[in-house]
Amino acid sequence: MTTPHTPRGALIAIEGLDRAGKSTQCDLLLNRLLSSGIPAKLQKFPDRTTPTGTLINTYLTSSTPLDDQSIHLLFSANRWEARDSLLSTLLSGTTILLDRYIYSGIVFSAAKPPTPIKDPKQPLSIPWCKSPDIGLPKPDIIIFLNITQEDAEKRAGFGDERYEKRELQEKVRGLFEDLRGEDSNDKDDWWVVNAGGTVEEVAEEVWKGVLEALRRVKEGNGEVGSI
Ligand code: 2DT
Ligand code: MG
Repeated sequence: MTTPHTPRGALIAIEGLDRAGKSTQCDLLLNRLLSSGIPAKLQKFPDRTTPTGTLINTYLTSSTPLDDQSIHLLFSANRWEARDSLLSTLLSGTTILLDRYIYSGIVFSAAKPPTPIKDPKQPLSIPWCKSPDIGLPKPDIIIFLNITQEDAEKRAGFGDERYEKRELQEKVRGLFEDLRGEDSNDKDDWWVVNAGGTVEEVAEEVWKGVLEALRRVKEGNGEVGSI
């Protein structure tokens, strides 16, 4: 007799620029999954509650300088710290919503201006930024909340954290586009939603992405992919 197996949970990354509505949509989505009887959890990155997260929080909320490569690796370490727990949660049948993941990690670091002494011409490249995350669990779908500059500006202003600056955000926007284009082997991974609508309209489009992820998991072999 075979033991009945629990189908694994789906790994769903929610990405987008600041003010695109990620956290609002993650909260709504978590409630919708739970009220549909689908076990689910939310995991935010950076997770500021862990030891690496404390360092990241200090970096984001102060002007203390820190080497660009070092902080990049810390953000990645913050995800590696969570890896075992992400995998065991998924394998126990619980779906995980990621509020930001490696994609924010890549584009925010690559968006930084080159540092004159170390890298006079080249800011951190996308392949370099991606490399420390190789081996982490791969999302079944990346739901990208796409907001135009115009719509973003209608929303409440930035806070005063280190990356909440218009110029950097503009670079991040372009790099997210490059990343979506570059992932040509994995085009299906990206589910782009127009995030300029009402909260309810956006939630409906996000939900379609979630159903697609759940369908992929159901048709898959039960294993969690790797980056
Ligand atoms: P929140 O505002 O969502 O807390 O993010 N970031 C995020 C990185 O630079 N690298 C990463 O790997 C991740 C996950 C995006 C705080 C800032 O941290 C940036 C905004
Ligand atoms: Mg923020």
